[in-house]
Amino acid sequence: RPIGLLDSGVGGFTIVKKVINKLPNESTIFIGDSKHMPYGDKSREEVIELTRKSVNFLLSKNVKLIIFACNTATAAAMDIIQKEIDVQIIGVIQSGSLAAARTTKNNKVAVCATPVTINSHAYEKEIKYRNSEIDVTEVATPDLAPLIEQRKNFETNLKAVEHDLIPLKEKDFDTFVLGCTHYPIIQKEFAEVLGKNVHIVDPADQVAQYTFNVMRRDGLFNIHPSIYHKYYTTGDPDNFAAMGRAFLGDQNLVAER
Ligand code: DGN
Repeated sequence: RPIGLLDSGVGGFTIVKKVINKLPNESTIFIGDSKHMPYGDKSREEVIELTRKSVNFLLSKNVKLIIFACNTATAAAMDIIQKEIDVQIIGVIQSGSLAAARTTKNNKVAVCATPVTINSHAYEKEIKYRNSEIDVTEVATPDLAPLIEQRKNFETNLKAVEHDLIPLKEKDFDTFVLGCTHYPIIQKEFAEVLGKNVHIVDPADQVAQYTFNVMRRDGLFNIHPSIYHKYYTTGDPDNFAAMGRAFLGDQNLVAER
């Protein structure tokens, strides 16, 4: 049985990549709901409804585990949907928070994410749960995920990141969390704006490690000899696959609607 992953769009590829690296003997099925992206400025109820649809799609593919490869879905819908299904769900926020709490030396962390994620204060709560002395600054960056979905060039992305991080200008955080799974796709632009002294946390590494741990604990490792990776989107499959090929470096990657 495969591992299922969902996102509002192409952001989930950043988690897929790390999961495949960490668990090379596992099959994966990723669904990106690009037709309804962005999730970040919808109501919580709408995000729950859309996420539930992707979960049902993955369950119909007989997945053994579901990764919410989307911070917005994790913040808005994970607790509720976990109560409805038996298959275990893994979110990205707990992992991102753990990585941030372990990384910061000066106990100052900044997080950027979609408005739904920021308004839930899930990162602040999770980071402080691990270390209450850490000061967390949260910034909503609503325009970035849609921009990334359109696959713009470096200069355009850079300007958008520069503009959106203005509220962080005077803050002396040493650790910065990419609180939306789309953002690692433009990590270079973030690095340019933030400079060398800030450590950028991509929650995906910790998500892959945590997934590995859960699978070991629950005896879920694949014993079937053949493995596959499948990609589905509710949006334009060509655009979705092009992003997947670019980010995963897999020239044979195709996507289905
Ligand atoms: N990639 C999603 C996340 O991590 O929050 C959301 C992107 C979006 O829909 N705006």
